Amino acid sequence: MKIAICLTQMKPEPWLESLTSLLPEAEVFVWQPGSPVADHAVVWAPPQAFIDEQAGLKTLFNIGAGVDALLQLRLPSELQVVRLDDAGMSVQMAEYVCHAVIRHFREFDAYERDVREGKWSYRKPHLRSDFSVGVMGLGVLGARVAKTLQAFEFPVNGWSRSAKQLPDVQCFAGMQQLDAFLASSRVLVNLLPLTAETENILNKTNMAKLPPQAYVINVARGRHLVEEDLLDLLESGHLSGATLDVFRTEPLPADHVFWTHPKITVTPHTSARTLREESAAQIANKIKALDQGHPISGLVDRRTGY
Ligand code: NDP
Ligand code: OXD
Repeated sequence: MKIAICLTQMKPEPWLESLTSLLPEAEVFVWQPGSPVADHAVVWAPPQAFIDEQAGLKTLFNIGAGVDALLQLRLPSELQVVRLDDAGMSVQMAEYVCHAVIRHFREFDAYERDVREGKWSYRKPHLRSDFSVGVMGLGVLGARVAKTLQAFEFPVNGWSRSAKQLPDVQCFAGMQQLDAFLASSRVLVNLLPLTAETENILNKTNMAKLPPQAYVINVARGRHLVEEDLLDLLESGHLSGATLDVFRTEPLPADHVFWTHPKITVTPHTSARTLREESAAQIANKIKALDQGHPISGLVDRRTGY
C-alpha cells in the first residue's frame, strides 16, 4: 500500500515519521511532481497538480476538520474525502471560546488596561442571564463548545442546518430560524463549515439582528465574515467587540486594521490546533479499517460541503 503526504504551509517530515512507524507495511512518501500514484493521501490544502497526478487515489485524509480548501479543487467523483474526527480539537476549541466569552463578560481586558496604568478599579458585574451565547454550527466542535459554556452557567443557543436537541441548549435550525437565533444571542460564536451557503454569513444584515452591544467570536473561517461590515457595526456601537482567530488572508497582512483595532482581539488561527500524534494515529487506524473492508467515520458529504 502506498501513502502520499502533501502538506502546504507545514513540514511533512514529522508526519512521514509518524505514519511510517504506525503503518510499517506501507510505503509512505512525501509527494513531489512525478511521485508514484498512492492508494491514500494525507493532505492539507494540496495543489490541483497533486490531485491531477494522483488519478486512482482512493482516499484523501485531511489533517484538519474544515475541508473547504479541498472541496475547491477538481476532485474525481469516486475519491473519498475524510476529515479529522475531533482528535483533540474540540477541547481546545472549548477552551478558546470559553476564554474569549469570559474575558469579555468579566471585562478582564479593561481590568488589564487599568492595572497597566496602576488603577485599582471596580466595574459593575454583568448579569449572566443577559449573556446568552449563540453557537452557529452544532457539529463536532460547536456541540462541545455549547456543552462547556453551560458549565459556566451562560444561557446557550445553538443553530444548525437540521433540527437538534441538546440538553439545556435552545436549538434553532435552518434559515427560517436564523433571525430568532441571532436576536437572542448576546455573544455570537461562529463554528460553521465554509460552504456556498455559509460564506459571508457574518454580514451587516445578520450581525445587525444581534442585540445591541453584542460580541462576535469567529473561529471557523475568515470568509464567513464581511470585514467592512464588522468594522461599521463596531464603529456605530451596535457591536461591542470581536475576537477573531481566522481571516480572509492568512497570515493577516501586516497593515491590516484588525491588528490594532481597540475593539478586536486577534489570534493567529490557533484556536484548535491539529495534534500530530493523535491525528496520525486516527488516520492510520482508518487506513487499516479501509484495508480490511470496514466502514470509517469522518466521511465528508461532497454535496453539502462538510
Ligand atoms: P462539523 O461538520 O462537525 O459541523 C458543522 C455544523 O455546522 C453542523 O452542526 C451543521 O449542521 C452546521 N451547518 C452546516 N451548514 C449549515 C448551514 N447552511 N446552516 C446552518 N448550519 C449549518 O464541523 P466541525 O464542528 O468539526 O468544524 C466546524 C468548522 O470549524 C470547520 O469546518 C472549520 O472551518 C473550523 N475549524 C477551525 C479551526 C481553527 O483552528 N480555527 C480548527 C478546526 C475547525 P447539521 O448538524 O444540521 O449538519
Ligand atoms: C481545521 C483548521 O479546519 O485547523 O482543522 O482550521
